[in-house]
Amino acid sequence: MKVFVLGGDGFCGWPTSLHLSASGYDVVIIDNLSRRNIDNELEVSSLTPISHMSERLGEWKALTGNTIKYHMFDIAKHYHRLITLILEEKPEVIVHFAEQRAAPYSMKSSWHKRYTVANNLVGTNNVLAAVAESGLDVHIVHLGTMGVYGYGTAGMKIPEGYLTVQLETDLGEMVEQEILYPANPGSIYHLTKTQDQLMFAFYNKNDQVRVTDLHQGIVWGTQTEETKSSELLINRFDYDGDYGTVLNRFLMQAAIGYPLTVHGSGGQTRAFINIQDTVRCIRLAIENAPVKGDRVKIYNQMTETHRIRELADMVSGITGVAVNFTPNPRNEGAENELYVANDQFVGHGLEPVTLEKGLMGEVVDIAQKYSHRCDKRKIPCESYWNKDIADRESGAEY
Ligand code: NAD
Ligand code: USQ
Repeated sequence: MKVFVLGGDGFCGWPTSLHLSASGYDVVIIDNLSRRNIDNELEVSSLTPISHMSERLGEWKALTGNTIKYHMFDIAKHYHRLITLILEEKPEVIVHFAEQRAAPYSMKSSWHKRYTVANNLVGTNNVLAAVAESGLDVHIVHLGTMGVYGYGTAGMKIPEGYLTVQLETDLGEMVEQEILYPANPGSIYHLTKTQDQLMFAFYNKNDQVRVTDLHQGIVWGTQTEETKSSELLINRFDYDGDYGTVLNRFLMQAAIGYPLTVHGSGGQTRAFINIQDTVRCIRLAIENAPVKGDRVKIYNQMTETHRIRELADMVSGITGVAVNFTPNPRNEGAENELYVANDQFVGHGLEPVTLEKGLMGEVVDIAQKYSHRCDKRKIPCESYWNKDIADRESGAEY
């Protein structure tokens, strides 16, 4: 089965491409390398030494005999190339990772807000319009985020995408309706993901495009079975204040003895998933595709929830590193509860890799092994959510 992986050079896209190729899929990667260029802009590098795309693909071919084709272009800007490639290659599945995915980067300035919106929304619309125009029955598997829901509920589990509500008609009768769970984005990046959802619903209704939208939690870990097989295949590890996600940052900070940067009280509860489960979930989503006419299939792609300060305590307990409560650069709730339904992936046989299963060791090994590549100046989070927070940080009087 032929699969396009849009964003196949990224943190989730690269290991997914290898996992699908190892599982017998014919993989074609499309990526404009914008993520590598953003590293240049921010003057930071992945903690792990990632190889050039031709080296990655050459090594994979040498190890497995499998060819992964690669096309470098921008899906938000080059619609003609996208539709032409779809018509030539006739993929059965398109996995769509190709978006700007860091909340802090999306909040850095007006330029970064506008870039994130233009890149993510135009890109997603281009993919949907191209599939509709092609007339091919392509299944789109999109990486969305748990952040579309906000991070709290009214005392119920967050359902997988849809909410059944009861409404009173003008005649006083009660009717039931199923709606998308109310969107509550916490950053410009998360805002683009809430708007992606409406585009999927529209093209699904209007053009019967088959879509699976994966509302993924924060991904932790680095390596998968396939990326481990050679250093030339190593996955990226972001630790900087914009792209580093919380648990991987804590592991890297512990490796170099840098006090763990907990924002605010650390009472924020978030959903997590290991990178090895990410790649398995994508394969499960492909293998359990919706049929034509089905509504958009939404999964909560997460396996456990934790408070940030609990994670810090856990990492501190293992390594002895200090915990540093810092003023929160974000505009977010100080404390929240989070209960999430994830029955569908568990029903498809997913056996999650949990933090307790000792896999933190693997990440600590990676973080320690490459700790000499860390630039400590890049650790602080210096993207402030609004002017009041920025003024507070600069010590300005107002
Ligand atoms: P990433 O930035 O490492 O990878 C994204 C890839 O897409 C990059 O290689 C980038 O060069 C490419 N890209 C971006 N815009 C493009 C465009 N217009 N045209 C072509 N290529 C483009 O991000 P990631 O961590 O791999 O995340 C992948 C997806 O998963 C994102 O959509 C993100 O929102 C979602 N997600 C990630 C996490 C996480 O913790 N990393 C959690 C939940 C959801
Ligand atoms: N945080 C800290 N200290 C740090 C870094 C972060 O306390 O050093 C806190 C943040 O303030 C926030 C929480 O940890 O409360 C999570 O931050 P994060 O950067 O790990 O994750 P987030 O910004 O939510 O974004 C990441 C991915 C994004 C994905 C999202 C899933 O970058 O692509 O969509 O996780 S979710 O969080 O479920 O919305």
